[in-house]
Amino acid sequence: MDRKILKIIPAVLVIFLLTGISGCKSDRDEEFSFKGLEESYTINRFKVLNIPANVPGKLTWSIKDSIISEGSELDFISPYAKTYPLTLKIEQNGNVKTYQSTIIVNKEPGSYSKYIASVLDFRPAIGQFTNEIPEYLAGNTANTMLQKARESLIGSNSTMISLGGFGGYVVFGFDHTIPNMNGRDFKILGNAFWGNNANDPRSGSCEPGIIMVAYDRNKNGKPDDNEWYEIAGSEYFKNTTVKNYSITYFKPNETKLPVPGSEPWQTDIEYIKWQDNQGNTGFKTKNGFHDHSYFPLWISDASYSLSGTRLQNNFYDQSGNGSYWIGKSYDFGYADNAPNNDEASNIDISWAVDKSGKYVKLPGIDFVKVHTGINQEAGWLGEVSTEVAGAYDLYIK
Ligand SMILES: [Ca+2]
Ligand SMILES: [Ca+2]
Ligand SMILES: [Ca+2]
Repeated sequence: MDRKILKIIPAVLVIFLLTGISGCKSDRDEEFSFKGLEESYTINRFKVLNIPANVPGKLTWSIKDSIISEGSELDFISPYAKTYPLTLKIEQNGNVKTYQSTIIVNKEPGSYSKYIASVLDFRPAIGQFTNEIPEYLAGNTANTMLQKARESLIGSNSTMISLGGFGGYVVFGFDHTIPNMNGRDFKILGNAFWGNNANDPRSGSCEPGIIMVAYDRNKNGKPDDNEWYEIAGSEYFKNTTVKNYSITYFKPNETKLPVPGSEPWQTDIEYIKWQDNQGNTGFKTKNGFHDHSYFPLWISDASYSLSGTRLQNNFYDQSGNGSYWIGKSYDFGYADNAPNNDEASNIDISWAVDKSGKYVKLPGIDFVKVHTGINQEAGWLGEVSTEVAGAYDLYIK
């Protein structure tokens, strides 16, 4: 062996030992900076209890035998008034320290509504039910229409609003945080139903809407931009799904000469011009069943744009002659995509992903946004449009 190498080895060893020692020292300092858990914590139902540990190493938070978090801090929420035994295990450099505590969850004073408590925004796309559900009256503004959406959606006697074609949306909130427990946490009501004569099982009037959720992390009562996450439904990771799709609708001249199509119901096949960010453009058709304007009349701009995740078209002509169109229900994770009594109308907050498609762990959610996820006209049925008819927390009985 070369003598030079032999001389180098002890020098390398010394450096390694020095860095090793200094590394240990800093870790130990930070370990000691953790003062341990309180003897107990008290929180009301549906409120998030935050316990920071913020120490290096592998952290494991457990209630009895089940691990509830491996994060540097714990966000704990429960819909049940009960006492939970909490264990925090910290592993550092092969050393394990275990801390015990108790979380006491009390029944809140007063009572929460399980239903929608607020509607923050409503902007439908163009559609045959736009200006009808809810109804536009001359002179109504965006604010008037928002107020009408509130009257429709808030509380237990909610009724339907239509979001129109792709991108039309509504944003609503609850008077408490809906907790993210094991399994599905909340339901969105729509008007989907199975087709009596549909050949495919689980198909009919299914008009899937993309669901976004927000956890009010900074507790300012608002869904801030960085608090939104998309519910990754069954189609999210497929290459047939288009992320960041955007469409622009141009205000039609309602007095222009209509261009009738070959079908008797096609009143004007050049009714509303649209253009998307994928290089496509075309016209939305006005049909003979809806004579009013399909463009939201309270929007005075010459055009407006809507964007978000777009799903593959789900409607097809089962009859082959245009008489019977049918929409296939997607498996899970969408609004107005399955009947209200079907499990597919229930949503698990654990399906939420960030903008890069990575699952996020939310303790719960305070706000929901739904937008129509399909850009398709299904023959005489008209555009596929998501309807929202209410929503509720599955944990409040
Ligand atoms: Ca859940
Ligand atoms: Ca907020
Ligand atoms: Ca519908």
